[in-house]
Amino acid sequence: MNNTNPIGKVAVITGVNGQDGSYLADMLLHKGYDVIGLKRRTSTINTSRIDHLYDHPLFKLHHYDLTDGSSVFHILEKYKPDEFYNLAAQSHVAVSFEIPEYTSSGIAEGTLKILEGIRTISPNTRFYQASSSEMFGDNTDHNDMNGFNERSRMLPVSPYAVAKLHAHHMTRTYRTAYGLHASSGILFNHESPRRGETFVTRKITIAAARIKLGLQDELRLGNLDAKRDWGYAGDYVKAMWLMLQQPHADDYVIATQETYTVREFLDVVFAEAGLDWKRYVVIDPQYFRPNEVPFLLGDPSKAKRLLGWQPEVNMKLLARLMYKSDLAIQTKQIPSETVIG
Ligand code: NAP
Ligand code: F7E
Repeated sequence: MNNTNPIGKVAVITGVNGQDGSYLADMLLHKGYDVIGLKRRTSTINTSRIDHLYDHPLFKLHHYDLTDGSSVFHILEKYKPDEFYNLAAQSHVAVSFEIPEYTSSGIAEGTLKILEGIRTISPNTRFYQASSSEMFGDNTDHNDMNGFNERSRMLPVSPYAVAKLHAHHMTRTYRTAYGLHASSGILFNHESPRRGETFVTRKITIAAARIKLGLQDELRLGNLDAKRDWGYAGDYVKAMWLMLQQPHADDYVIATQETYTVREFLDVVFAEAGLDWKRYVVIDPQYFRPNEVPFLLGDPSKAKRLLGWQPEVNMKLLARLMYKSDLAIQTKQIPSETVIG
């Protein structure tokens, strides 16, 4: 496609300006792919995570929306990509209770539009679907001692998770019915210095940094008892790519196999800051959800065995590196877009 493309491969990424999209774009460009990044139009510029890629000769940005099938069809016609990573979503679980129809149509029907486009326009394109551990839902009565795996029961408890389960099954259906190379990564929570500011980990690391600097004196949170299997986004995008390099498409759990409460995440971050979080955290009912996933622990044995993938960053290291990044941002009062780690 591009004369300067050293490996002759083209990848499309929806949601390229999101946390995962930006790490995946960095990685694929580094490997020599032409990367076609798709983003939706917004009234203010929100490309801070990918601004460093603008002048990259292998990177192109196009407008797209999950709810607009024509935009994805044009992209498939134009590029007939080797790989297509579907990362776009209204990805906030609590927000999905407030805007359930939009969340659902974007994730469920939006994914179907892409699969139909690939089937009819570019059937050799390999497809990655961003499935989620939220799909396991309230599954705690099941004794998956080593964590949830690809065969564990799925009982979603939010509009977001129900929509993700729809997209997950649709991906499998297009794989089995039409032979598409369509894989789902069932990714457990993954975070980074580029994590959106309203997810709990980043909310905590920003607040701790600001409290340390005297810029803030309280942190309002909801349920501190929820347990999550938190990994590092930079590790997880490697797994996405590995899935599309396999001879056959499949579904894989990607997780660290360690689980911690929100309270334990607070412990690590505030200890790093030399502060006692109990002096600053206020429990605020507005951050509780109508329904909650109480416990998540993933068993990534299949990905380890078949993809040779394993996480390199655990929760404690992750929490510290996110805090240090936010302390640097808040100390220098530099815009967060300058932090690309
Ligand atoms: P993120 O930071 O919230 O990024 C989501 C991206 O989707 C953003 O670029 C966003 O654009 C875009 N988007 C939202 N609605 C759209 C629409 N209608 N049309 C086109 N683009 C739209 O999410 P992430 O953490 O990178 O996660 C990537 C994917 O993995 C998501 O599908 C998420 O649901 C899934 N996932 C995430 C995790 C996790 O822990 N991070 C775990 C499992 C699965 P704007 O910037 O304009 O909003
Ligand atoms: O909440 C609790 C909250 O919003 C984690 C998304 O990437 O991972 C993410 O979904 C926990 C929950 O992530 C606050 O109730 C307490 O138990 O950071 P979160 P999430 O809901 O787990 C999955 C795998 C995805 O697929 C999603 O796209 O923290 N919590 N107090 C809070 N959460 C938030 N956001 N804000 C609080 O104040």
